[in-house]
Amino acid sequence: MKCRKCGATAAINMRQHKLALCEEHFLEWMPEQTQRFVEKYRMFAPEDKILVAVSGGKDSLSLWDILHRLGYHADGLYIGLGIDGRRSSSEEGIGYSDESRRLSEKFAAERGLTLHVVEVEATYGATIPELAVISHRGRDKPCAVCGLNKRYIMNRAAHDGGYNVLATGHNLDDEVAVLMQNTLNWASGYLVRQAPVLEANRPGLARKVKPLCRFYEREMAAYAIVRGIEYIYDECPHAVGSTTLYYKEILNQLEEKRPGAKLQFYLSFLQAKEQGLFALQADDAELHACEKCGQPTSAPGECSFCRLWDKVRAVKGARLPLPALPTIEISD
Ligand code: Q46
Ligand code: ZN
Ligand code: ZN
Repeated sequence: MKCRKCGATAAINMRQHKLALCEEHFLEWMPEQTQRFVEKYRMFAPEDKILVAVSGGKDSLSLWDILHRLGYHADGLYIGLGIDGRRSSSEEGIGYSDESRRLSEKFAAERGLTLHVVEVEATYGATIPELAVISHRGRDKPCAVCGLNKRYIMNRAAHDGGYNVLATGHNLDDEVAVLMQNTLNWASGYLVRQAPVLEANRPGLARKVKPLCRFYEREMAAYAIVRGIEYIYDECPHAVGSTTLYYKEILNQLEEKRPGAKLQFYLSFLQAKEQGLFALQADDAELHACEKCGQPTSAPGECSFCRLWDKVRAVKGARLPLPALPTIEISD
C-alpha cells in the first residue's frame, strides 16, 4: 500500500476514507483534519483559553499535542482519582492513577506546557473507590461517582482558572458506542445533548468540545505511536466488562464487514439532529447556584456533588478536611 500523497510505503490505511498515508503525511493530516472539525462545529477560536482534560491515555495526550501544534492556548487538567488496580501493593509496577499522572506530567514537562493537577483524595478526603463504597453508590463499579466527580471538577477548574472551553479526548469509537447505547434505549434526554460541542449556555459552565469525535480509535493510537507519545496502554481497571466496551466490540464487527459504518452512523445522527430530530426535546432544565459551592445545579438546595461528599463526611467524620474548593496546583 502506497501513500496517496508521496507514493512512499503507507503507515496507515483508512478504509472509511479510502486513504492510505505514510508516517509523515499522516502526522500532517491529523492536525489539518482537527482544524477542519474545530471550524466546522465552531468549537473555539485562537483567542479562546482551552483546558484539556488529560488522563495519560493516547486520546487526551494526542489531543493536547495536536492543539499545541496548531498554536492554540491549551493547558491541561489531570484529575487524580486514586485508582490502583493492582490486586495487592506487592504486585509489580505502580497503580493506574499514579502511572497516568506520571505520564501526563512527563508529557507536559517535555513540551513546557502547564498542567493543573487536582487529587481527589488530597482535596476532598477520599479516593473515588472509597467514595463509591462509603456512599453506597457502586462498591464494584465506581463509575457513576467517578463520572459525577470528574464532570464537577473539570467544570469547576475551567471556571476558576478562567478557561472558557473545556476539551476532552473522546474519539469516534467512544461517541458511537454511547450513541448506540442511547439509541437502543431511545434515551432522548442524552441524545439531545450528545454533540461535538455543548454550548456554555449558563453562567458558571464552560463550553465542552470534542475535537477528536470524528477520528477512529485506531487512528488515535497510530498518531500517538508515530508521534512518539508515551501513554498508558491499560484501560482503567473498572472499565473491564463495561457496556461501552461491549458496544465497541459489536461496532468493530460491523465496521469489519462495512468499512465506514461507524462514521456514517455518527454523521447521520448529527445530520438528523440538525434537521430537527429531538428539536422538541429542549434542554431547558432550570439551573440555580448550589447553596454550598455555587456551581450551577438543577437539584434543589445543594448540588449532587456536595450532597455526595456530605454523606462521606458524615461517615468519615472529623478525619476529613472541611469542605474545600479544588486546590489547583501547577506543575513545573
Ligand atoms: S475512570 Fe472512572 Fe472511567 Fe475508571 S472508574 Fe469508571 S468512570 S472506568 S472513563
Ligand atoms: Zn507520504
Ligand atoms: Zn455544590
